[in-house]
Amino acid sequence: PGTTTERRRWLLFEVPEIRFTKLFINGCFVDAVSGRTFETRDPRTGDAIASVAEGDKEDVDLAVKAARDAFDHGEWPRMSGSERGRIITRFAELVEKHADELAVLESLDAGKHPAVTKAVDVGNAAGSLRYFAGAADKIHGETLKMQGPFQAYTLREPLGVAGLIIPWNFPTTMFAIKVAPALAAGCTMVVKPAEQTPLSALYLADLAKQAGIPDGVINVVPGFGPTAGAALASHMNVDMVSFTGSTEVGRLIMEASARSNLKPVYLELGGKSPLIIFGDADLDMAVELAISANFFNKGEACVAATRVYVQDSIYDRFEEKLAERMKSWVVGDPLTDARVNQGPQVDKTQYERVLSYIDQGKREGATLLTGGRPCGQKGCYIEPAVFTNVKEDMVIAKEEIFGPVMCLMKFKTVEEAIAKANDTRYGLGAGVVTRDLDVANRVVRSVRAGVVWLNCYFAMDSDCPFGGRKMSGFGKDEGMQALDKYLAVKAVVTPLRGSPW
Ligand code: TXE
Repeated sequence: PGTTTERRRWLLFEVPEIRFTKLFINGCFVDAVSGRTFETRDPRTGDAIASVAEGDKEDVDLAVKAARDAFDHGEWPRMSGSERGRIITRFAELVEKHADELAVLESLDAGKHPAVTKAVDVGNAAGSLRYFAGAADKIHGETLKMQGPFQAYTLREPLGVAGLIIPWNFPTTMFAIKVAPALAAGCTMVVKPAEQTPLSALYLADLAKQAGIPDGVINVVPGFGPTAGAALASHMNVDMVSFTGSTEVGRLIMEASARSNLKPVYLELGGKSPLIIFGDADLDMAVELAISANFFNKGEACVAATRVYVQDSIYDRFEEKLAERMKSWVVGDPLTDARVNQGPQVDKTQYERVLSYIDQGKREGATLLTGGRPCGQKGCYIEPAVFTNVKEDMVIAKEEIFGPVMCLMKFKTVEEAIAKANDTRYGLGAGVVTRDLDVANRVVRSVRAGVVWLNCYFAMDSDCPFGGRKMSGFGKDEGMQALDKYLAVKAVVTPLRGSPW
């Protein structure tokens, strides 16, 4: 059911048959209790790719029960860390082996570039699984000598059933950076992929089973946010939630926790990240950085540096070079044309949302230096927009647009750049371009953000903690800190009799 008949070669990639469209509960692919399905669409054409089972509260209940049983009675949380690590490594190997299929599936579902998706999204996913596989047998407590005749030690125990709610912009990576540390910790889990992009999570669930991850440890329930997502966030038997998505929904997740069982929640939310380019920067490099920091993945990136501040001494030359460079930027179908830099926005809703922000920018008095128009005969394509004459209080400079829209602004001094960079309710990423070490250090230490890139942007690694501050959320994905979200620390106290030491 719901398979594509299209089998066609694109460079080295073959469009795979779509095999997994049902909910994955307790190791089996099953229909939704209601029998309902929804269509996931190809943003290049708007056509349906597949009908996917639509999970709702009853399905979430079943998935949580499977995860609960696997946690309370199953082998996964009780197995040695090294054994868990071996199985997670096998999962990583299978992801690498099926990288082409995953990349094409993701590109069909989300309008991505398959070669980039293979290298970045699938590469990061496998990297994250390997990293946390290595961490699984290094989860240790501490030993403490207390005041008085007592000693204590701490156990770092798996927290229980994790609810993992993920978005559509990097679905494979998001799946892995939440599932991998949860697995390493010994948790069991229910994943709710985004309704726009359910296919890769189901494909990954099958690979997890092939790798030997026991039934019930990973469950995947595709469905919509207000139904399946909300049921997971407010479930009394879910012990924590890790969420990536919009700030608005992040707020709902916290409310759901407060109203249910006070489960800890971790939120990776929106951003409006600044990129500060100083007058001593290599101009060509700075232009390339601004372009990739804004238009990579069609601007659908939470850390996109959508506020670009350029020092007045180089502003005019920067603007000129940027306009020139954008002439060779190709928007089009990433599955059939290897020259394409930018594919379609993920769906019609996002496409219209981005276009309405572009209209708003024009109405507010900003100037379009390049792009900003819909393009293509069909599908969700937008020419990347660069706005100049942007004032800090304009909506386009304040709100997350999540599309290919860059705001170019000017500054004079270091103090001004820092103040402008921090003048936002978000705090996810930031970029600084300068050759002056003192300026670099000063800005890096003054900018309130979860990650600061100095003379680069977007470089990420499984070992590098990722997550924001302020209204960009809290808690880290990636890095050893991510593991802590899935562990509970238990202090065990025993008397210390007769020992002077
Ligand atoms: O996000 P949602 P949307 C931002 C970005 C984008 C905007 C809207 O600005 O334009 O959000 O995108 C699930 N309870 N980001 O509407 O709704 C939903 O099903 C529980 C930034 O797609 O937040 C999906 O699985 N879950 C971002 C996930 O939340 C709910 C990535 C994200 O969807 C829910 C995506 C509810 N009540 C969007 N409502 C980033 N930080 O990278 C929805 N969901």
